[in-house]
Amino acid sequence: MIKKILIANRGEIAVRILRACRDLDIQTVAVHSTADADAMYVRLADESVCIGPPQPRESYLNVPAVISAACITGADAIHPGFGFLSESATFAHMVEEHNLTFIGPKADHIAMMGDKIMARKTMAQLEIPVVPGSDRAATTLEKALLLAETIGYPLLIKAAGGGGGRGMKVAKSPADFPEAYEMARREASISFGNDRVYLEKYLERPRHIEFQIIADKYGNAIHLGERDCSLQRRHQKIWEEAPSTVISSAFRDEFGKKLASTIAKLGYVGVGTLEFLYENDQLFFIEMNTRIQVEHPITEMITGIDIIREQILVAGGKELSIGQEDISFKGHAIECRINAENPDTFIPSAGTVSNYHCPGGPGIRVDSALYDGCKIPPYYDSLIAKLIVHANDRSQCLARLRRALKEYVIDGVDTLIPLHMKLTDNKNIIDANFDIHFLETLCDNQL
Ligand code: MV4
Repeated sequence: MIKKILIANRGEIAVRILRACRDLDIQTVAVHSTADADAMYVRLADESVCIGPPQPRESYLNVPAVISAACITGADAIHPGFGFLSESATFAHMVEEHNLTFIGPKADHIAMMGDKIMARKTMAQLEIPVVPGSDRAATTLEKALLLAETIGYPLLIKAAGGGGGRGMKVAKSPADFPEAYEMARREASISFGNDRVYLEKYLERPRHIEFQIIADKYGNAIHLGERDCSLQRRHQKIWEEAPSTVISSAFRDEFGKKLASTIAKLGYVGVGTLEFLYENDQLFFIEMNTRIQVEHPITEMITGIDIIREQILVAGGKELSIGQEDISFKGHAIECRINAENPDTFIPSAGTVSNYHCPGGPGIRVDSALYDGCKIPPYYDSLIAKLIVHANDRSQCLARLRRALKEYVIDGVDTLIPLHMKLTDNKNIIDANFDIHFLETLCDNQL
């Protein structure tokens, strides 16, 4: 039984994890850098430990500091949240070596999915559709060119150690290939310390759809449906929806069950997200995330399940209390990421928040660590709040979202609120007619 959790994160996700702990009567320890001494999540926690200076390397990514803080405070588990150490297999392993519970999957599963070639191969072997591509690393230009001929152009060269869009190169034709290949390898080596690359057919106008799964130690696994995360810019999601308007309920049930049984076969324990590209009525696996994700609340809204609560319970060795038959999907949910950024240029904006007023009323949820007078330091991710809206259908959800965005006041820093207001009145958004390039094209045209 977990009695005390150290939260190895900051900001809104630290607050979200604290809330799940309170509901479970679990004690909490916050860790913070000197820049976050006055943060909301630090005040809300039962205990707190300063783990270093503002730079993430020296604080939130400082493994000895985080593990020492857990040992000193007598925590029995560490929740990594997202980002920072959440997908580090070596960190997960070290946490377990210190007789602490890592609230996440086993280190081996993190490492397996962290290697994007291995992840592809594993899913393909278990008969999950993957993007047509190579089943191994393309280790020499000669071999890569032969592989490329069998896959066809255009194609993408991706880094095995990459993910989230980093380290990809497009080759439109055989003439482009050698340069793209060498560049991809060189960049992969510099960015990830691993020059292994693989090839995939380039899908030109896909949607990005991901399925949420949860599994326990006893071989039970369930899916919580999908999220459409196509609205992104430079690989940063801005707006997410659940369910996707392109997935039928019969398809969701069948595909979701197949994913859940696949995850159970792998012996995976914890929450996870399987990412797919959707094109021509088909889903193709690209990557798996082995952490809780920023956009998990929209799934919580349409299923009524507290995903972080379940994540903590399964990590503590509990059997899943919900079966697939207990899960139903109600209405529609949208999450708008409120980043402290200029809504036209996306340049991050640090400063002190003033006139803070949070929206409320039917269907509105705000996950944030904001308060009037709080400081937004310049050292970290610019996500400062998530506005999550739920309603019986998508059009009512958009109406509530417009209402909530009008109520929301955050002065002192730039935010994406004005951008979200424009999006709620955009014809393509209203019609749910978009792919992964939509937002980038829209923003470029406005600049
Ligand atoms: C792709 C693709 C098209 N074809 N793979 C970028 C993030 C990483 N998770 C995978 N990514 C992509 N992989 C094939 N074979 C297009 C993207 C992509 C993308 C994917 C999801 C969400 C936003 C994206 C933005 C640009 C490119």
